[in-house]
Amino acid sequence: MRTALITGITGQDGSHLAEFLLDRGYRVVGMTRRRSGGALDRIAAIREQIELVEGDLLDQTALTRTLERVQPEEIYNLAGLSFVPASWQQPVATGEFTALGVTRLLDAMRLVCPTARFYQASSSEMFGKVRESPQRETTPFYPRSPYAAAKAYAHYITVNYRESYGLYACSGILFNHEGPRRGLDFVTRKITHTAARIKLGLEDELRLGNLQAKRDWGYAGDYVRAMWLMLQQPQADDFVIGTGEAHSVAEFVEAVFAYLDLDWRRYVIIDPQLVRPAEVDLLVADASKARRILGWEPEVSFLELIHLMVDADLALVRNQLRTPRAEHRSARRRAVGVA
Ligand code: G4F
Repeated sequence: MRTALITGITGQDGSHLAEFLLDRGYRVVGMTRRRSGGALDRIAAIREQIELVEGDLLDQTALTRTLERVQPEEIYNLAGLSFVPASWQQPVATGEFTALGVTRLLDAMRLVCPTARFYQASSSEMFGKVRESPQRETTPFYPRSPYAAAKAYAHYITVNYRESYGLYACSGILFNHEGPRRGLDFVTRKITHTAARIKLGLEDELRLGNLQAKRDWGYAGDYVRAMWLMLQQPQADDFVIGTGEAHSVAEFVEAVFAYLDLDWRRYVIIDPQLVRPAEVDLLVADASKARRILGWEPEVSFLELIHLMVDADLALVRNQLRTPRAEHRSARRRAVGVA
């Protein structure tokens, strides 16, 4: 039985990846920071099948002890802040977790389990103000947020540890990937969840920022398969993962409201406070290297993604309406984690 350690197991990707690895017979260990039980909702269904250990990307000693105890064969580093606007509020903390945290983990791996395989969650946000389209592994980075700058550092330190110490360390440059487990702050989930509430008469507006930004949106369940495939190759390498299709936020809104048989113009309000200090206008992947070497292709289309997210949010909101008042608040808190 192979052992996989996942940092960030309580997040959208961590929970999908844990399920994927359990299906393949792995011993799955999740590293979590000390915090309240509410944050474990996304992994509630598999809680008995996984182990959780406490660990912190800020604490070198704790990381070393965790690796000594777990002895993983595969390490998936999915931890860190993921909401881009928050990185302007906490630029230093973003650097500590998202950038230096990766050095700490890689260095602990180098000393404790140098034959393990390491996956770093890199991000298409690193391409930022894009130098070419579509973006591929060789496209230069131009980060546009503290988040993206920290991710670029983490990407390069992963490459550096591979080249300096011969570690099997890969970086997956993932474009936006979504689904019913996405947090409510991210634009796709904000749209599907608010639209479901509008449909059911609980809300009458949806406030958004820049509708013109274009993203390459895929389904998170497809993307964790790519992470695993990267760690099964004869040699460590870096891969761009995305669908190759770009859609604007406006197109996403239109498709969601059309599916619900609503006219989006009646509900959407542009709120300048939601516009970012520096925007990433267009991201679209050239994932041909992943297709060629990993045999990876996305299985869920743009419209299928929208439909599965809207269906899940309609079911969630209807369920909350049926939930007695006392339980309503905790159900709302669980909203981000319900599949
Ligand atoms: O959903 P978003 O917040 O995702 P963003 O910034 O693209 O980042 C996500 O994908 C990255 C991969 O490329 C990850 F690395 C990162 O961790 C995260 O998962 O925003 C998407 C777009 C932006 O252009 C934003 O300006 O939607 C635009 N937008 C317009 N109105 C909004 C809103 N975004 C949010 N979150 N909320 C709005 O009301």
